Amino acid sequence: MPTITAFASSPDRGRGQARDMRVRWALEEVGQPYDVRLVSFEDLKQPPHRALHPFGQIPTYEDGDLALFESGAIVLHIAERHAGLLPLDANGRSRAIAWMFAALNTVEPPIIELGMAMLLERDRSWYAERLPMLQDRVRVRLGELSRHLGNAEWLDGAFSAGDLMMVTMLRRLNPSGLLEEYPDLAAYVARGEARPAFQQAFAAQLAVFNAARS
Ligand code: GTB
Repeated sequence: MPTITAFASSPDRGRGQARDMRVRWALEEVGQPYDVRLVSFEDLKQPPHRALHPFGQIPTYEDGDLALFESGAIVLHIAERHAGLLPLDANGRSRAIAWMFAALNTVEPPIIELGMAMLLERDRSWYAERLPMLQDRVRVRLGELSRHLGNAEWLDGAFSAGDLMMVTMLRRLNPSGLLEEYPDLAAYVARGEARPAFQQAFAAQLAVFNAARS
């Protein structure tokens, strides 16, 4: 049974925004049970955890003699070894993987930059001027994504690891209100969140947060 790491006390307060959520979701989608080792912020920077993750972060993934870090690499590993998250035909698989990379490399960066500014820069003199610029950079990607999605249910045929990654990225926009400007993308995220595997993963990470509070 694989073991992943997650925050013992997540700063997202159980909202499923930390990156263990996408790994949990992938494991639930393919029906693979897993263990979770909870780590504190202090643990992350200690040698035992750094041996698993050079950057001292969550999530990690251990299975037998394999140890992995980076949520994208972990989700791809799960998707490649189990049925259900990648199409069977080679071209479809490559396109689904391209969507994983697009989520990580093209869509996530402006979303993270906006989120970090909203979290850490509110009291800075430049915040009011910088915020609309960051919001517009996110809107560019949302507009492009919305045009691609059109009336489709998922990004490229059946639900895939590409959708799983994209939905988790778009969920990071929840506090910004930007997703509501794109009702088709909001509905796309809602479709992802309605999947039983998402619900199970969400409940599992929320249970950790609730246990830490009590
Ligand atoms: N590229 C890596 C991956 O995809 O796996 C990034 C991993 C990463 O950023 N991990 C974060 C971490 O361990 C947790 S998820 N941070 C501790 C550190 O760097 O010392 C990022 C995150 C944190 C908090 C919220 N939140 O509060 O809403 C959301 C997401």
